Amino acid sequence: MSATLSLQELTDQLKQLEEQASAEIAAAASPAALEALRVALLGKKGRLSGVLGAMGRLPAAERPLVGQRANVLKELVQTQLGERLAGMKGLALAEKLERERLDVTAPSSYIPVGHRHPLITTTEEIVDIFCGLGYRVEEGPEIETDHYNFTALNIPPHHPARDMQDTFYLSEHQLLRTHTSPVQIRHLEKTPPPVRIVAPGRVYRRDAVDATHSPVFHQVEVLAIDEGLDFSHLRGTVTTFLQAFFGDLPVRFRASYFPFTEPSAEVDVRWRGRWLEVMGCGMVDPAVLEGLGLDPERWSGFAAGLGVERFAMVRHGIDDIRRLYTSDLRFLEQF
Ligand code: 2NL
Repeated sequence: MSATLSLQELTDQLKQLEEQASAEIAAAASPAALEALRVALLGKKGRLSGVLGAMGRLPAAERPLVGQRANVLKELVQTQLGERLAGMKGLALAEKLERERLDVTAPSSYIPVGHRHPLITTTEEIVDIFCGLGYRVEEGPEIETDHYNFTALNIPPHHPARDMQDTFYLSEHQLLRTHTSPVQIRHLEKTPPPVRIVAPGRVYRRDAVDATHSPVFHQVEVLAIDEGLDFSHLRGTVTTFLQAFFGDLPVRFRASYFPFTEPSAEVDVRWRGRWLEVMGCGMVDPAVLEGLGLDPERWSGFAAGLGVERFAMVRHGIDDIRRLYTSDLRFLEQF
């Protein structure tokens, strides 16, 4: 055993340890550093144990006093370690909260997703049904000549049908098309039969606006030219189409008149207890075929035309055609 130790010396050592511990705890940079400090200060082989190990060299009567002081120091160090750790955690939490700050009053980043207009979806649905029957889509210009819009369709100058389908003229011979039939005439000029085409598009007529009329509207026309086509093919095609679109309801053909078809018919469907007229059709007039250089003794065909607005209105129960054009989202968002 080495020489005796005085109470004063041990007390000084404890005091020194206290000061060093305080400074080191204050300087610790992380919870891990604090834990390392705790082991170094208070652990079995720590610095407090080192000081207490020297207690055996004190007179026995003085030992309890040193033990008591050592305990006070131990508790002080534990408290300081705990406070420092709590401080670090609090700071880390504050930083995390700041970093992840959420402003619940900020305007949302909602991006409204639009959808197709009911006139477009209706057109696509109609065209799809005919594509399923073997028809190809054809499109053409909205500015036409009176030849393609009228003359080629058996409507010569001064024919009353020109009055009934009065339109907007850009010059003496240029006009806004009143139907998509010119698309089919143009197609027949470049393509020898057999042809089966469907022609959707925007058309124009000099009409006053009301709940069922608009000077700009949309049409789908279909045309089939082949050898041996007769009215039964027309009837079967139109009936199949209407039942595909509206469901399996009764379809009725009524004799009618168009300058470009003979015979001609209007077609009605039995919809919710009433007969509704939904389209017109007929066998292509031989004069139209002859005008295209096709021999009516060999080729025959049928054609049909419909207004897309009317189909959309019947399907969705829309009471006024103007709703389809005024872009009111409260209306459009229903589709
Ligand atoms: C209707 C009636 C119809 C046609 C359109 C047509 C086209 C050619 C030759 C003969 Cl290239 N006809 N199209 C025929 C009958 C009726 O439309 O109510 N449209 C809204």
